[in-house]
Amino acid sequence: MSRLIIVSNRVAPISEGLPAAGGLAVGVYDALKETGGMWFGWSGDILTSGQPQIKLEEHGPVTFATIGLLRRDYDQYYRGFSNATLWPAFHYRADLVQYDRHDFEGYCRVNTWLAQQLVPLLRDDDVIWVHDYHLIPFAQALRAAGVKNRIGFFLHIPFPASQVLLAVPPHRELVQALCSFDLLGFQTKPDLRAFCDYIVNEASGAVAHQPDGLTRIEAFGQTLFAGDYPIGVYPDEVAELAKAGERGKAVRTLKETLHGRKVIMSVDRLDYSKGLVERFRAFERLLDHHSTARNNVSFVQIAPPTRADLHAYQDIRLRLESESGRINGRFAELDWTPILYIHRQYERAVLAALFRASHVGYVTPLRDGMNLVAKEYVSAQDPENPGVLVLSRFAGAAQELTGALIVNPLDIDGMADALATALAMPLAEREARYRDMMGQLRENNVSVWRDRFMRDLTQMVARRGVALPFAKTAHGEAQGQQG
Ligand code: ADQ
Repeated sequence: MSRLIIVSNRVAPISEGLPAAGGLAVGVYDALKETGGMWFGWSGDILTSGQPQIKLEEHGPVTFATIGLLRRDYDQYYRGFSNATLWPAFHYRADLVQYDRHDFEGYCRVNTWLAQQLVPLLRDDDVIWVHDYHLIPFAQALRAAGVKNRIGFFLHIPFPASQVLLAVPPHRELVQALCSFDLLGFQTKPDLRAFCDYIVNEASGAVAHQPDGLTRIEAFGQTLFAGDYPIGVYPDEVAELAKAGERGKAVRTLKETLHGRKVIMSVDRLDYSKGLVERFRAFERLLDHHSTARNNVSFVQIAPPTRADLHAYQDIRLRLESESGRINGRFAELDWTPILYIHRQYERAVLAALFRASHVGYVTPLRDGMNLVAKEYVSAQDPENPGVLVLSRFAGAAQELTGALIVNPLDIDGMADALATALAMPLAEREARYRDMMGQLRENNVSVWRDRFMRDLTQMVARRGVALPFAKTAHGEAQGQQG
């Protein structure tokens, strides 16, 4: 069996041989344990001088290969082009895009350097799976170094519509670089469609949708395949964690604090893409329009800071502090705080237990690749008395979790109405919606996601050899037959 090589910006922290984080990290780590292989990426260290050296750590059949970044590389590759240019653009926030040509050069330089560090560790039949927007030029750099292995790429964040992507000055170089991979994975069909639209209308390429669900792409002199692979969770494990924490300290404290009031729960990284300000305002609208909610419902928002050294993140933090202060000032009573805004990280088990103890999961990003919190919220519910998920139509998860109350996060009244509906929903309807979503989550858990991607990537060599007749349709899309 071929070895699997995972490449991601950060390698999940290893504690006693297990990555500490959830979802993706656990799913990927499981695959590595099965096939044996390596996880390669940045260690999280920033060096002010010297030459970073790869550190290799063996944990059973898995090797963790990590390397530090020089301060200038961190500033240009990670803080600059990845997070000040690509992140806002790919989340449809062209207004927040900051572009510096030197940062883009740094981004490409670091990708090339990282690829060169990996090359001596590779074997001929390794299968390489690269993750996320930090590493778009990685396959191009490996190919330039003579690597012939199969290389796949999964984008965890949305792929934007062409007109938004055009706001990123080197958009063409980015899409050309993506075409050096053998297989591209997107979270949802709309992301895949946006990519195909760019290929046909901006890159004069051709796309052909195949009966097996994959899309064959010809552009920039390359042939590759693309598909949608919605990432999942392990719903039954989340459910067990949640149940185990039911009588734990966090849930006891929450219940004592709220004295039997209903709880609306949100958990996010503090990020402008998560729609937090709109969410706070919709909760305020609920209190304005539904007087029964006053002193009967509290909204708990857990949002630890991330990327706090970027201006846009300082800005969202200040706006939220001001909004929660203002809304609490308007409505709070001596025995009731409407919004509990908590600015710290909690362990997965604690979050799962809090999800189970709450009545509404309130997940309303302005854009999100998938949003695993939505899937974890549903998984954590008590089947006998489940809470209701209120979910943004712009989260990738909304394509699957149709049992949620789907909202537009820009429609403040609509979100307030959905919260009121969720709080009043009868048990039978809550159960039916929960069963529907739990079935979907079990069917597409994180192993299914990983296995589908790996199966398609390992079959690439056979597929690539077969040429397809391409014929453009009236919509500019090419139709092809099965290869
Ligand atoms: P993220 O933007 O980090 O991930 P999300 O999918 O919501 O967003 O969360 C990933 C994990 O982090 C989840 O397991 C969640 O429980 C955990 N998490 C989030 N907020 C937390 C908090 N306050 N405290 C502790 N843990 C927290 C990116 C993309 C997403 C995509 C994922 C996976 O932006 O769209 O779903 O990758 O592909």
